[in-house]
Amino acid sequence: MIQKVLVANRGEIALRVMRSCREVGVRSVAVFSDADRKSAHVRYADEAVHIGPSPSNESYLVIDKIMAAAKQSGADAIHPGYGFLSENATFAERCEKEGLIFIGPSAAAILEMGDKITARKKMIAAGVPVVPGTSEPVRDEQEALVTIREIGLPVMIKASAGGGGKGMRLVKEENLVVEALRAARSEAMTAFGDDSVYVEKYIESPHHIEFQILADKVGNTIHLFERECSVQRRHQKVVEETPSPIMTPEIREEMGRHAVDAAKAVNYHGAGTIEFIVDDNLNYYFLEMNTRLQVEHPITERVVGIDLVKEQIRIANGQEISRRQDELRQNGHAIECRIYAEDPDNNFMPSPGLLKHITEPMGTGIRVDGYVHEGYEIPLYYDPMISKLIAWGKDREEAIARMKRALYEYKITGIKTSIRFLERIMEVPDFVEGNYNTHFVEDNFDYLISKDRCDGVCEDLALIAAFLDYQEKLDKDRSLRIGSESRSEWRACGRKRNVGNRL
Ligand code: MV4
Repeated sequence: MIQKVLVANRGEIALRVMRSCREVGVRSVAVFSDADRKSAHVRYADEAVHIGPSPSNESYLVIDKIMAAAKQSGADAIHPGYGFLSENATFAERCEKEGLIFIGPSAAAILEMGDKITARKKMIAAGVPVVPGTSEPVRDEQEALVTIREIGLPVMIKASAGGGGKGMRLVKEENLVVEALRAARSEAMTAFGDDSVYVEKYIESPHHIEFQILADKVGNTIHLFERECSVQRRHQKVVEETPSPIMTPEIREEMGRHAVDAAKAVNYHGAGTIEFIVDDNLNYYFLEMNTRLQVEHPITERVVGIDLVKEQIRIANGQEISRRQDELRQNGHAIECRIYAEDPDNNFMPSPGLLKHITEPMGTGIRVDGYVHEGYEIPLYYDPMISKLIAWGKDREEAIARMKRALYEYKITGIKTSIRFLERIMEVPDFVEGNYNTHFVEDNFDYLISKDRCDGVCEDLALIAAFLDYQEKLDKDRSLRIGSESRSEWRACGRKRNVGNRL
């Protein structure tokens, strides 16, 4: 049985994984780069190992360093979180070979789902609907045109090694095929070192709906219903919710069965997500599988009542999933908003820097998965997401009202965040009515970023800013008058405790 887990990640997800470890009595080991020396995941873990300089390709992405840290700390398992090495088959294989349990699927399953052409073939064989298109790589314009004349324009040319929007080209006219092929291939070669591409019918204005699945190593595969992730901007998700406002019980059951079949087709074990695109007539098609725990997993946890990380640990131990399909129900409604350190008024530029003040929402139906605190400097090396705000309600209306209340309570100064942008989303009629698809953000962009309204929040922020400014002035005055040696006793104690820390 797993006694000690090395968490090969940082930020909110590292903390979130460690929290479940603590609840099940498993020790956790953090790894950290220079920039993360004082990060929350390092303080929370039972042990911590330094793995190098701040850039992730010199730390969190270096397999040898993670393996060495695992051995040095005596961990018997590695949880990769999301991003970084989480979908790296080489890493999963190294773990398998070196006797460490990889808390995730087999290297083989990662490889099969990572190659989109292979995945399409597997899905077709398993009877899972895929978007009409090629099932082999297309070699040239001629081959692409054969398919295009079968399925009709417009089409998408996609990189087999791609996913998440990279190496994709939309083609609306036959005479643009050559250039799109060339562009998709060259982008794929640069990004993935593999220029295989395939052709798919273009689905206009789709919904992005994904199914959470869990599979253990003793033959059980279940789904935990869907998440609707259509509120996204440039392939970056912004808001997710479950249940999907467009789903019917019949389609849900059907898609759930297909999601389970998709996972079984690659002998999957662990937590995973089957992504579908869904058109307005509720025709749905397998798009890709994410072979990891996802950012938005908490909304499923809230509505289904399962701790997905605990299930991952059970599965890694060779135990059964704790629940059966027929025991699972969707209870109420959950919405997640991703809070980014970005400036919506300035093309969503990352806004790293010193976080001066933070008041996080609390109370009934609210969960905040974060890692930042006052005085924390958000590093520029990593993803700018600083937290996830999850609101639950007995129904969608209550969940939205609670999310609006929580966003109102959420105050951050020192850096720019997406909080006000998210508040606007909660008021757009199409969102409130559940009437949106993947074009929602671009369709409502002017409303979402217009600067001519204050929404009552500017005022609060101005007050906080003024208060902080005033406090800072007082602090400066005091230190000028008294000098640093006469600081009060409790502050000195606090400093000593910090110095005496593990690090
Ligand atoms: C598509 C599509 C329409 N038709 N494929 C974007 C990311 C990658 N995972 C696949 N993507 C898409 N594939 C066909 N045949 C539209 C998208 C797409 C999209 C998909 C999911 C969520 C957001 C999206 C935003 C733009 C385009």
